[in-house]
Amino acid sequence: MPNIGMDLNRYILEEERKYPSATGSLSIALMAIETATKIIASHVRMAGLAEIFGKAMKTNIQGEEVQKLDEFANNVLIRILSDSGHFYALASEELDEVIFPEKGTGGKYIVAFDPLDGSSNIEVNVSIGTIFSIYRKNKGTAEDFLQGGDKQIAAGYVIYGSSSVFAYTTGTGLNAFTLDPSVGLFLLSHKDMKIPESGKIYSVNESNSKGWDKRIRDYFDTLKDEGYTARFSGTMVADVHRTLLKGGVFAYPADAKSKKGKLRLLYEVLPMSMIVEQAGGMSTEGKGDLLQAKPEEIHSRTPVFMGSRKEIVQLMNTQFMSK
Ligand code: AHM
Ligand code: MG
Repeated sequence: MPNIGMDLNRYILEEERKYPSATGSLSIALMAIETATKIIASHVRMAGLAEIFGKAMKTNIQGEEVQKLDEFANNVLIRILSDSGHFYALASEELDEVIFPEKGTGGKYIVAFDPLDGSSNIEVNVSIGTIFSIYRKNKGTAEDFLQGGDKQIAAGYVIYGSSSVFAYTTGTGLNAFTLDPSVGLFLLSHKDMKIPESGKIYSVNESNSKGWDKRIRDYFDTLKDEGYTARFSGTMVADVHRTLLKGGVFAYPADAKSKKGKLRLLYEVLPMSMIVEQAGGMSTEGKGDLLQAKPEEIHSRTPVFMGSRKEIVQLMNTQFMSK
């Protein structure tokens, strides 16, 4: 059993050793994501300063043009994951089309990511994050990204908050690693994470409530009557991270404006659903298990409710009773 404080690289390698037939490809793929997110974490810390230098000089100290942080995160992930040679294809929230890296033609895996989730929070020093989702290469076309959430091989997120935390699952539970910036290592801090059976927090952008289905309004009204409090940061990674630790529900329902919801299935909702379910929670679009959902295209959206079992079952019952 790994001990608290174990370095993420060693953890990944020890996990691989449990499967004698493993080739090491997934381990190297995960380590590439780890490296990219460490670089992003260090730039997030410097973001305010880059902005000042950027405004003053338009170029940074190295003479490079200062990039916006979300573009930077996207470019770092694309470069490092392409160079790893273990990814046959990449899909990003920031790109219209799938990329097939030259070095990845022998790669067994494909990866979808949201390079910097919570883009509205970048300028205001509120937590932001990276989300990733790994599938096996299938036919070798862009359609491989539409296999469905239950086909994910691994999923994870990194929150850049008061500390940076890397949480991931390969389908055998959820573990999280906190970055020690003095040595540049993610160290095991949350072993075999389990979401509480229920909580006292709901997390939703309530300004959309007038456009919600009445059943959804009834559900949140009931939670208020039961004494729940509200927290919503505008960064899904941060809101789901808190929900995993404290319990309760995170939601982005469909509304009159966004009839299919706002959040994207492939690189936001499906990986976070796998993570929450691996921690013993549940996720639904309102009726069924979200992990059964298949995106129609890489940027498809979905309504989402995820969190503790009690709150998600309660939501499903609210829907059922009012039909
Ligand atoms: P982004 O990927 O452009 O940052 O959008 C996704 C974010 C989620 O992190 C968050 O839950 C949601 O959008 C907030 O949306 P809104 O500002 O409509 O409440
Ligand atoms: Mg996002």
